[in-house]
Amino acid sequence: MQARVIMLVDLDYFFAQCEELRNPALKDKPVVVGVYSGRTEDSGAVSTANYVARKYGVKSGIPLYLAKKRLEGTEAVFLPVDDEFYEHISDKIMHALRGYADAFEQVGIDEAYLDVTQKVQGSFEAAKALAQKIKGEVKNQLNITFSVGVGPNKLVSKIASDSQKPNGLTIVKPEEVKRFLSPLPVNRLIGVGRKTSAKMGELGIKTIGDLARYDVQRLVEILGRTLGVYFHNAANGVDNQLVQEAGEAESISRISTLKENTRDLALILEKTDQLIEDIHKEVVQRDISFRQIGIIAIMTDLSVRSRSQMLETPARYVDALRKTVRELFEKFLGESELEIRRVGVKISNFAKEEAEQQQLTSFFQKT
Ligand code: TTP
Ligand code: MG
Repeated sequence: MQARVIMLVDLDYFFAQCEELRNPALKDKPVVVGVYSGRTEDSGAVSTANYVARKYGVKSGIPLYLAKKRLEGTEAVFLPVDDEFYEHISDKIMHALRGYADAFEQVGIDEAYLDVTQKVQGSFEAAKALAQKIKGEVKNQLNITFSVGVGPNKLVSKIASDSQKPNGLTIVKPEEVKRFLSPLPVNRLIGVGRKTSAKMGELGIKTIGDLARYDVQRLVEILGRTLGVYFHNAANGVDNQLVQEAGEAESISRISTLKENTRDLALILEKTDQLIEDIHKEVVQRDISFRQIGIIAIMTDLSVRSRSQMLETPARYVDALRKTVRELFEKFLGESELEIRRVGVKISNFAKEEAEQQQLTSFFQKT
């Protein structure tokens, strides 16, 4: 199985860079973009600041009066946010970036994931060259800089992009993931906020490496199964989320008419078995796993009913599909009185199997 090559693009000091774009004279000065709450002249908070201002300790989230204080005696320029303008610029950049990717997913106004696996034929060297090319072209055409992280999945590419800014390019090959993540503080993982990080601190977990080595059973006991498993995987650099266009969560479904209208489970399952075979072929071909399984029933009065089940861990085999579809239909027949005319099966919530690393899911299937 080929390893994936995922890029995360994060636009540099975005709101402030947009301001520099329309007024290049700002470039060498500290630039602070803020939300003015209007109570007093200086009340409000900093949205972002350019890197000149950051040298003075000015950053997102601090009060404007404090930013003013820290920038006293400089030529600092303070500006109110202009969302409309930033969105206009963002749209242009995202449009350009989309063209370089096999799959594209924008996250917020200034970030996007690009799955470039096919484009670079799985080569991280080629990905580096591609990232440099994209940087050059976007700089030339739109005069905007950004930082890029390249890794075998979303999680690693995101952390990589944060490690060199602005205008950075950080490549983490699959075999480098552990060494790269290990020394970083746990709060660099998405989802480790102040509370979780404090809890982990009490357990002696300070770095991502500490977390990766921590007994997974205990982690599950302390944090619950979902979080425990998530953090264990994350700390080991394992993440199988697909890069996919927001709002276009994918599914595969098949629907077919029964030989006769019926409420007979055996007849229904005979039909759904065929649909499952068909769906499974596509699963194998696309090399994905799924977490959600659904059934569709079109009744004799042509009303459409559906039921679905979320699996605890991603599945990819016919057995899991058959079992869940059977359970769902058993339950459904108990709840409805009409005969069924057509039946369907649907899977969604896809994930890509990790190429190199052992998924923890297999651990749980064994226990
Ligand atoms: P970020 O990408 O977090 O920050 P940035 O682009 O300003 O700087 P960096 O070079 O570190 O990437 O956020 C993107 C934009 O979102 C940012 O330009 C302004 C806005 N924003 C806020 O309004 N408030 C905040 O607290 C943060 C973090 C960001
Ligand atoms: Mg940014």
